[in-house]
Amino acid sequence: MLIKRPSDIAPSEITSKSLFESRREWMKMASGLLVAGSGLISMEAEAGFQKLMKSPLSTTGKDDPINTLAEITSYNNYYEFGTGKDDPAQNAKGFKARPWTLTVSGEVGKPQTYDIDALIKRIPLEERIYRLRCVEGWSMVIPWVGFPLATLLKEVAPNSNAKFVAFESIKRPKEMIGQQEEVLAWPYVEGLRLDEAMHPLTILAVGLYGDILPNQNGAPVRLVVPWKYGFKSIKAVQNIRLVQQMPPTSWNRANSREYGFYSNVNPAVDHPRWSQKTERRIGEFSRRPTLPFNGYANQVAHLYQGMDLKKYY
Ligand SMILES: Nc1nc2c(c(=O)[nH]1)N[C@H]1C(S)=C(S)[C@@H](COP(=O)(O)O)O[C@H]1N2
Ligand SMILES: [Mo]
Repeated sequence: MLIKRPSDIAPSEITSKSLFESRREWMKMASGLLVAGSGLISMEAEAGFQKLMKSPLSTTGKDDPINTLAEITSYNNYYEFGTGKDDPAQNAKGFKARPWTLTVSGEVGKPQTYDIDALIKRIPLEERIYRLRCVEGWSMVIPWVGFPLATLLKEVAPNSNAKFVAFESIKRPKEMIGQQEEVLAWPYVEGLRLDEAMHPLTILAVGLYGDILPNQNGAPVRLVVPWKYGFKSIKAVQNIRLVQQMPPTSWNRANSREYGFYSNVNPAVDHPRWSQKTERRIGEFSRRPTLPFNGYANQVAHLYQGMDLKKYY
Protein backbone atom coordinates (compact mmCIF):
# COMPACT_ATOMS: atom_id res chain seq x y z
CA MET A 1 0.00 0.00 0.00
CA LEU A 2 1.35 3.37 -0.96
CA ILE A 3 0.87 6.05 1.62
CA LYS A 4 1.36 9.71 0.94
CA ARG A 5 3.76 10.61 3.72
CA PRO A 6 4.47 14.20 4.71
CA SER A 7 7.83 13.88 2.99
CA ASP A 8 5.97 13.37 -0.28
CA ILE A 9 3.67 16.31 0.27
CA ALA A 10 4.67 19.60 -1.27
CA PRO A 11 5.69 22.19 1.36
CA SER A 12 2.87 24.46 0.13
CA GLU A 13 0.30 21.80 1.06
CA ILE A 14 1.72 21.58 4.55
CA THR A 15 2.01 25.24 5.35
CA SER A 16 -1.56 25.83 4.16
CA LYS A 17 -2.91 23.90 7.13
CA SER A 18 -1.71 23.07 10.61
CA LEU A 19 0.97 20.45 11.03
CA PHE A 20 -1.40 18.43 13.10
CA GLU A 21 -4.18 18.42 10.54
CA SER A 22 -1.93 17.19 7.77
CA ARG A 23 -0.61 14.54 10.12
CA ARG A 24 -4.08 13.34 11.03
CA GLU A 25 -5.21 13.26 7.45
CA TRP A 26 -2.59 10.84 6.34
CA MET A 27 -2.83 8.85 9.56
CA LYS A 28 -6.41 8.06 8.57
CA MET A 29 -5.08 6.42 5.43
CA ALA A 30 -2.47 4.41 7.23
CA SER A 31 -2.75 0.86 8.45
CA GLY A 32 -0.41 -1.90 9.56
CA LEU A 33 3.27 -1.16 9.25
CA LEU A 34 4.56 2.05 7.81
CA VAL A 35 7.84 2.29 6.00
CA ALA A 36 10.23 4.61 7.75
CA GLY A 37 13.27 5.11 5.59
CA SER A 38 14.30 1.53 4.99
CA GLY A 39 13.28 0.30 8.46
CA LEU A 40 9.84 -0.27 9.85
CA ILE A 41 8.13 1.68 12.59
CA SER A 42 5.42 -0.14 14.45
CA MET A 43 1.87 1.16 14.25
CA GLU A 44 1.85 1.52 18.02
CA ALA A 45 4.89 3.78 17.98
CA GLU A 46 3.43 5.63 15.03
CA ALA A 47 0.39 6.36 17.17
CA GLY A 48 2.65 8.29 19.57
CA PHE A 49 2.87 10.96 16.88
CA GLN A 50 -0.91 11.36 16.82
CA LYS A 51 -0.98 12.61 20.39
CA LEU A 52 1.59 15.31 19.74
CA MET A 53 1.40 18.21 22.22
CA LYS A 54 2.24 21.77 21.29
CA SER A 55 4.97 23.01 23.62
CA PRO A 56 4.92 26.45 25.25
CA LEU A 57 8.72 26.36 24.82
CA SER A 58 8.38 26.64 21.02
CA THR A 59 9.70 29.62 19.07
CA THR A 60 6.61 30.93 17.31
CA GLY A 61 7.20 34.65 16.68
CA LYS A 62 6.37 36.10 13.28
CA ASP A 63 10.05 36.95 12.79
CA ASP A 64 10.83 33.24 12.81
CA PRO A 65 8.64 31.52 10.21
CA ILE A 66 9.12 27.76 10.07
CA ASN A 67 11.34 26.61 7.23
CA THR A 68 9.75 24.35 4.64
CA LEU A 69 10.05 20.58 4.86
CA ALA A 70 11.97 20.69 1.59
CA GLU A 71 14.54 23.11 3.03
CA ILE A 72 14.93 21.16 6.26
CA THR A 73 15.43 17.84 4.48
CA SER A 74 17.59 18.90 1.55
CA TYR A 75 20.18 21.26 3.12
CA ASN A 76 21.97 19.27 5.81
CA ASN A 77 25.22 18.74 7.63
CA TYR A 78 25.84 15.05 8.29
CA TYR A 79 29.42 14.17 7.47
CA GLU A 80 28.79 10.43 7.87
CA PHE A 81 26.99 10.76 4.53
CA GLY A 82 29.30 13.25 2.82
CA THR A 83 30.39 16.84 3.31
CA GLY A 84 28.12 18.51 0.71
CA LYS A 85 24.85 20.07 1.87
CA ASP A 86 22.87 17.84 -0.52
CA ASP A 87 24.86 14.66 0.19
CA PRO A 88 22.89 13.48 3.27
CA ALA A 89 19.51 13.57 1.47
CA GLN A 90 20.99 11.39 -1.28
CA ASN A 91 23.33 9.10 0.62
CA ALA A 92 21.28 8.45 3.76
CA LYS A 93 18.35 6.93 1.84
CA GLY A 94 19.41 3.36 2.60
CA PHE A 95 20.39 3.92 6.23
CA LYS A 96 18.75 1.33 8.52
CA ALA A 97 17.42 3.45 11.36
CA ARG A 98 15.26 0.62 12.71
CA PRO A 99 15.43 -1.48 14.78
CA TRP A 100 17.48 0.78 17.08
CA THR A 101 18.46 0.68 20.71
CA LEU A 102 19.53 3.65 22.79
CA THR A 103 21.54 2.93 25.92
CA VAL A 104 21.86 5.30 28.87
CA SER A 105 24.57 4.21 31.29
CA GLY A 106 27.64 5.29 33.23
CA GLU A 107 27.38 7.06 36.59
CA VAL A 108 23.77 6.06 37.15
CA GLY A 109 21.80 3.84 39.50
CA LYS A 110 19.61 2.26 36.83
CA PRO A 111 21.29 1.93 33.43
CA GLN A 112 18.79 1.30 30.63
CA THR A 113 18.67 0.06 27.07
CA TYR A 114 15.66 1.43 25.24
CA ASP A 115 14.10 0.27 22.01
CA ILE A 116 13.42 3.51 20.18
CA ASP A 117 9.88 2.64 19.11
CA ALA A 118 8.98 1.45 22.61
CA LEU A 119 10.17 4.84 23.86
CA ILE A 120 8.15 6.71 21.25
CA LYS A 121 5.09 4.75 22.25
CA ARG A 122 5.56 5.38 25.97
CA ILE A 123 6.89 8.92 26.31
CA PRO A 124 4.55 11.81 25.47
CA LEU A 125 5.82 13.56 22.36
CA GLU A 126 5.89 17.32 21.98
CA GLU A 127 6.26 19.59 19.01
CA ARG A 128 9.18 21.95 19.71
CA ILE A 129 9.78 24.67 17.16
CA TYR A 130 13.35 25.90 17.51
CA ARG A 131 15.89 27.99 15.66
CA LEU A 132 18.95 26.02 14.56
CA ARG A 133 22.12 28.08 14.06
CA CYS A 134 25.02 26.34 12.34
CA VAL A 135 28.52 27.50 13.27
CA GLU A 136 29.04 28.09 9.53
CA GLY A 137 26.68 31.08 9.60
CA TRP A 138 23.32 29.80 8.34
CA SER A 139 20.15 29.07 10.27
CA MET A 140 16.69 27.53 10.02
CA VAL A 141 13.53 27.18 12.09
CA ILE A 142 12.59 23.52 12.54
CA PRO A 143 9.42 22.02 14.06
CA TRP A 144 10.97 19.09 15.92
CA VAL A 145 9.02 16.27 17.54
CA GLY A 146 10.62 14.95 20.69
CA PHE A 147 10.80 14.89 24.45
CA PRO A 148 13.07 16.41 27.10
CA LEU A 149 16.39 14.59 27.50
CA ALA A 150 15.83 15.14 31.24
CA THR A 151 12.96 12.62 31.11
CA LEU A 152 15.41 9.80 30.30
CA LEU A 153 18.18 11.10 32.55
CA LYS A 154 15.82 11.11 35.54
CA GLU A 155 14.79 7.52 34.77
CA VAL A 156 18.35 6.23 35.01
CA ALA A 157 18.99 8.01 38.34
CA PRO A 158 22.36 9.79 37.94
CA ASN A 159 24.66 9.38 40.96
CA SER A 160 26.74 12.14 42.55
CA ASN A 161 29.73 11.43 40.24
CA ALA A 162 27.70 12.35 37.16
CA LYS A 163 28.91 15.79 36.02
CA PHE A 164 28.78 15.53 32.21
CA VAL A 165 26.82 13.63 29.59
CA ALA A 166 28.64 12.01 26.67
CA PHE A 167 26.79 11.18 23.45
CA GLU A 168 27.95 8.72 20.83
CA SER A 169 26.59 8.16 17.35
CA ILE A 170 27.11 5.04 15.25
CA LYS A 171 29.90 3.71 13.04
CA ARG A 172 28.69 1.79 10.01
CA PRO A 173 31.02 2.66 7.13
CA LYS A 174 29.20 0.38 4.67
CA GLU A 175 25.98 2.36 5.10
CA MET A 176 27.51 5.68 6.10
CA ILE A 177 29.73 6.17 3.11
CA GLY A 178 31.23 9.38 4.45
CA GLN A 179 32.86 7.26 7.15
CA GLN A 180 35.02 5.56 4.55
CA GLU A 181 37.23 8.62 4.91
CA GLU A 182 38.60 9.98 8.19
CA VAL A 183 37.07 13.44 7.77
CA LEU A 184 36.33 13.16 11.49
CA ALA A 185 37.23 10.38 13.92
CA TRP A 186 34.21 8.04 13.84
CA PRO A 187 31.80 7.60 15.49
CA TYR A 188 30.75 11.25 15.95
CA VAL A 189 30.72 12.15 19.64
CA GLU A 190 29.37 15.10 21.59
CA GLY A 191 28.93 16.21 25.17
CA LEU A 192 27.11 18.51 27.57
CA ARG A 193 27.48 19.52 31.15
CA LEU A 194 24.84 17.72 33.26
CA ASP A 195 22.91 20.93 33.97
CA GLU A 196 22.82 21.74 30.24
CA ALA A 197 21.60 18.22 29.51
CA MET A 198 18.88 18.53 32.17
CA HIS A 199 17.67 21.92 30.90
CA PRO A 200 14.05 21.83 29.69
CA LEU A 201 15.04 23.20 26.24
CA THR A 202 17.34 20.22 25.60
CA ILE A 203 15.44 17.51 23.76
CA LEU A 204 15.89 14.21 22.01
CA ALA A 205 14.13 14.58 18.67
CA VAL A 206 12.49 11.57 17.03
CA GLY A 207 10.67 13.50 14.34
CA LEU A 208 9.98 16.75 12.57
CA TYR A 209 6.97 18.29 10.81
CA GLY A 210 4.74 15.89 12.74
CA ASP A 211 6.38 12.81 11.26
CA ILE A 212 9.26 10.47 12.11
CA LEU A 213 12.75 11.88 11.63
CA PRO A 214 14.08 11.67 8.07
CA ASN A 215 17.41 9.82 7.81
CA GLN A 216 19.27 12.96 6.76
CA ASN A 217 18.14 14.76 9.93
CA GLY A 218 19.45 12.04 12.25
CA ALA A 219 16.96 9.17 12.35
CA PRO A 220 15.85 7.58 14.48
CA VAL A 221 16.88 9.87 17.35
CA ARG A 222 19.11 12.95 17.65
CA LEU A 223 19.94 15.54 20.23
CA VAL A 224 18.70 19.14 19.85
CA VAL A 225 20.27 21.91 21.95
CA PRO A 226 18.85 25.11 20.45
CA TRP A 227 21.14 27.67 22.15
CA LYS A 228 24.33 26.01 20.91
CA TYR A 229 25.87 25.77 17.45
CA GLY A 230 24.28 23.01 15.37
CA PHE A 231 27.19 20.59 15.62
CA LYS A 232 26.38 19.98 19.30
CA SER A 233 23.05 18.47 18.19
CA ILE A 234 24.43 15.02 17.40
CA LYS A 235 22.46 12.81 15.03
CA ALA A 236 21.70 9.07 15.23
CA VAL A 237 22.50 8.78 18.93
CA GLN A 238 23.17 5.25 20.12
CA ASN A 239 24.88 5.65 23.48
CA ILE A 240 24.48 8.20 26.23
CA ARG A 241 26.87 7.98 29.18
CA LEU A 242 26.86 10.00 32.36
CA VAL A 243 30.48 10.69 33.25
CA GLN A 244 32.66 12.49 35.76
CA GLN A 245 35.04 14.28 33.36
CA MET A 246 34.33 16.58 30.41
CA PRO A 247 34.05 14.14 27.48
CA PRO A 248 35.80 14.55 24.10
CA THR A 249 33.69 16.05 21.29
CA SER A 250 34.22 15.50 17.57
CA TRP A 251 34.77 19.05 16.36
CA ASN A 252 36.85 20.02 19.38
CA ARG A 253 39.06 17.01 18.73
CA ALA A 254 39.36 17.97 15.05
CA ASN A 255 40.25 21.60 15.78
CA SER A 256 40.22 22.76 19.38
CA ARG A 257 41.13 26.36 18.53
CA GLU A 258 38.05 26.75 16.35
CA TYR A 259 35.49 24.62 18.21
CA GLY A 260 35.15 24.60 21.98
CA PHE A 261 33.24 22.27 24.26
CA TYR A 262 30.58 24.86 25.10
CA SER A 263 29.89 26.27 21.63
CA ASN A 264 27.07 28.49 22.77
CA VAL A 265 25.79 30.68 19.94
CA ASN A 266 27.55 33.99 20.59
CA PRO A 267 27.70 36.95 18.17
CA ALA A 268 30.40 38.53 20.37
CA VAL A 269 32.91 35.72 19.83
CA ASP A 270 33.94 35.28 16.22
CA HIS A 271 35.10 32.04 14.71
CA PRO A 272 38.84 32.42 13.97
CA ARG A 273 38.04 32.38 10.24
CA TRP A 274 34.72 34.29 10.05
CA SER A 275 32.38 36.61 11.93
CA GLN A 276 29.54 35.19 14.00
CA LYS A 277 27.67 38.53 14.20
CA THR A 278 25.16 37.67 11.48
CA GLU A 279 23.62 34.64 9.83
CA ARG A 280 21.75 33.69 6.67
CA ARG A 281 18.35 32.27 7.42
CA ILE A 282 17.78 29.60 4.76
CA GLY A 283 15.13 30.98 2.39
CA GLU A 284 15.98 34.62 3.06
CA PHE A 285 18.05 36.97 0.95
CA SER A 286 19.78 39.32 3.38
CA ARG A 287 21.60 38.33 6.54
CA ARG A 288 20.09 38.87 9.97
CA PRO A 289 21.82 39.52 13.29
CA THR A 290 22.78 36.48 15.35
CA LEU A 291 21.31 36.58 18.84
CA PRO A 292 23.18 35.67 22.06
CA PHE A 293 22.42 32.04 22.90
CA ASN A 294 20.52 31.94 19.59
CA GLY A 295 17.68 33.96 21.14
CA TYR A 296 17.29 31.69 24.18
CA ALA A 297 19.31 33.87 26.61
CA ASN A 298 16.38 34.42 28.98
CA GLN A 299 16.14 30.70 29.54
CA VAL A 300 19.81 29.66 29.57
CA ALA A 301 22.17 32.57 30.33
CA HIS A 302 22.07 31.73 34.06
CA LEU A 303 23.86 28.45 33.33
CA TYR A 304 26.98 30.44 32.47
CA GLN A 305 26.94 33.10 35.16
CA GLY A 306 30.43 34.24 36.05
CA MET A 307 32.03 32.37 33.13
CA ASP A 308 34.22 34.19 30.60
CA LEU A 309 32.47 33.17 27.37
CA LYS A 310 35.49 34.24 25.30
CA LYS A 311 37.55 31.67 27.17
CA TYR A 312 34.85 29.01 27.33
CA TYR A 313 33.78 29.24 23.68
N1 LIG B 1 26.31 12.50 13.75
C1 LIG B 1 26.35 13.76 13.27
N2 LIG B 1 25.57 14.69 13.85
C2 LIG B 1 25.57 15.96 13.39
C3 LIG B 1 26.43 16.35 12.32
C4 LIG B 1 27.24 15.34 11.73
O1 LIG B 1 28.02 15.58 10.77
N3 LIG B 1 27.16 14.06 12.22
N4 LIG B 1 26.43 17.66 11.89
C5 LIG B 1 26.00 18.68 12.86
C6 LIG B 1 25.85 20.01 12.29
S1 LIG B 1 27.28 20.81 11.88
C7 LIG B 1 24.63 20.62 12.16
S2 LIG B 1 24.51 22.24 11.67
C8 LIG B 1 23.37 19.90 12.41
C9 LIG B 1 22.47 19.98 11.20
O2 LIG B 1 21.23 19.38 11.45
P1 LIG B 1 20.15 19.27 10.28
O3 LIG B 1 20.83 18.71 9.07
O4 LIG B 1 19.08 18.38 10.80
O5 LIG B 1 19.65 20.68 10.02
O6 LIG B 1 23.60 18.52 12.72
C10 LIG B 1 24.71 18.28 13.57
N5 LIG B 1 24.75 16.87 13.97
MO1 LIG C 1 26.74 23.03 11.72
